[in-house]
Amino acid sequence: MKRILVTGSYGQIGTELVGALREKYGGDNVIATGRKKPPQVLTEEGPYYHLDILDNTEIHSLLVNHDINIVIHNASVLSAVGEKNPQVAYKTNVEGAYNILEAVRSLGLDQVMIPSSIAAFGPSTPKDNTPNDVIMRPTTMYGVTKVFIELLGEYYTKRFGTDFRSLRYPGIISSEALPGGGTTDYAVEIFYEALKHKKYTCFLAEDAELPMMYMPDCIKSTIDLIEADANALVHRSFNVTAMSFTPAEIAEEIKKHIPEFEITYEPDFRQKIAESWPRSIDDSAARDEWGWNPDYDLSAMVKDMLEKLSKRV
Ligand code: AKB
Repeated sequence: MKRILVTGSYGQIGTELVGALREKYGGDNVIATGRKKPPQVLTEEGPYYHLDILDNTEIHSLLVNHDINIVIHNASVLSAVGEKNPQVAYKTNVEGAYNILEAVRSLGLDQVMIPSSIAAFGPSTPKDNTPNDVIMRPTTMYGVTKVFIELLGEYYTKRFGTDFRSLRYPGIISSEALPGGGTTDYAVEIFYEALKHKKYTCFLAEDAELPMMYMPDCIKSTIDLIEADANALVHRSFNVTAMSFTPAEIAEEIKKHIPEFEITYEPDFRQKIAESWPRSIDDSAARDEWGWNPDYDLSAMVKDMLEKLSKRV
């Protein structure tokens, strides 16, 4: 039986991932954790506990007391906030991941999943159809911490037999929780502004193409990788993607549903971050090794987002 502890549970991905995991593995088998007061939805369908990932005593006692065998470590500082406060990003991302990996190793747990990101790539990485195994020299603190996490996790797998797995998430578009402090956040904000004000000022340039994925595919990829047969895995860190688009292209797609919608561009410091990342990525390793296959392209995602958000906004 899987007993899963999730860190960063009330973040953009955590909020929906915890619900999906509870549906699949049972409410009581999925322990949601975080540092702040949780949203009600997380406490209704299963247990929630306070957890500071820099506090090793708290980590160990939660893992032991709740008989956890899998940890999904989502708590992380993202790219844009990381550039504003690199020291906090370093501490949270690097020390947090180390604490989790050490706890999983020393307690002999079955598996640990720590997300990576397209931010692990840098300006010298080929930008189109970026391969899984390629030069990675990121120029953001967030990216540097993600490369560290991939390498440390893979080291733990080789050195100690820890079952570490990681997905290099692209920008994630979600209808429930808002993203917090990333470069790809515009692709969520744009929907709220389109529905509320019929216009949006984008902080990236109109041609800033980036790999993206809709939340149902993000959840699917995460659960599929957790479930994947360890013997079939050649890699431990995987590119995953579902689509790539520019701000101009998503605006065009939104206009098909809201013809009055207008977009303007005022690129800020996040444009430089976006320019250092791939425009599209090759996820054939994920497809070959554990059958990854996304469901949503740009038009299906935009239609679904507008349907869901228009009920609430
Ligand atoms: C960010 O923009 O920082 C994140 C990411 C791509 O990892 N959404």
